[in-house]
Amino acid sequence: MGGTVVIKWGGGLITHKDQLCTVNSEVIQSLAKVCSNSSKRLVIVHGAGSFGHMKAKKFRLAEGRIESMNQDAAIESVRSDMKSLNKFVMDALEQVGVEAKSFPPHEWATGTGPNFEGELPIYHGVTVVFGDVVPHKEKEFGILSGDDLILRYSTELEGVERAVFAIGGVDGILRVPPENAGPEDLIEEWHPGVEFKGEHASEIDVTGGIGLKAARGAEISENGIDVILVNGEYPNRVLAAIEGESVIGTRILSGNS
Ligand code: IP8
Repeated sequence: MGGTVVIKWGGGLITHKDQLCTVNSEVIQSLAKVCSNSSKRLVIVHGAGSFGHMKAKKFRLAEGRIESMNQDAAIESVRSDMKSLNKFVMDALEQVGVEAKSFPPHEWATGTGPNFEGELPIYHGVTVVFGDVVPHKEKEFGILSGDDLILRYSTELEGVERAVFAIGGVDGILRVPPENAGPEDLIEEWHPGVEFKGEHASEIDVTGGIGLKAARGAEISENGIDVILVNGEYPNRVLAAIEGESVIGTRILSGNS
């Protein structure tokens, strides 16, 4: 077996983002198949999409406890929705014979952002974690994004070769908003000095959209680890990205390159 690759399955890729709690089963199955064909040891981090962001937004869960609101049922409901989404992922992996174990972050992580606390769980097969509602020392609870999990796994685990962000709807980071973009607008190599007009559906998303992925990607890359963002709707691109072959997408370089 080769080295370790940490891959994020974006929430917008594996769910239909605008319809509450609906999975994109086709994409989940194709990503599971890709993982079964990979020669690498994998850590999979998946996002929330319509299983997390809508209710979290409505009940302002990213802000922590707000005394005037009744948020308790929403916390439980988002955690349970995320477990359901995770079950789709785990079932798809099992169906293609991938031995995987999932570790819900609210059971082991405290705090949000890149400096959350908690020992990163790891399994001898494929490790699976996901964005979640986690306990928080000051705010009581908050939203831990999968983008912060991929940063920490990529930089703290021994022997990580590469971090891959598989996203939905776009081929990588684009110079212009996706609706106006042609193939020439794909930024093949991005570093924090390069401006782009990233889409962030802040009316839906409680975490950071493509901007957060780019920022966390650059931090991973500062640690000497290759980072690539690819369109996860193309299984051959995802596999090539995992294996380190050249592929259509955006390579993320550190601010120092
Ligand atoms: O989609 C967000 O995780 P992300 C988690 O990886 C929730 O940013 C519960 C909204």
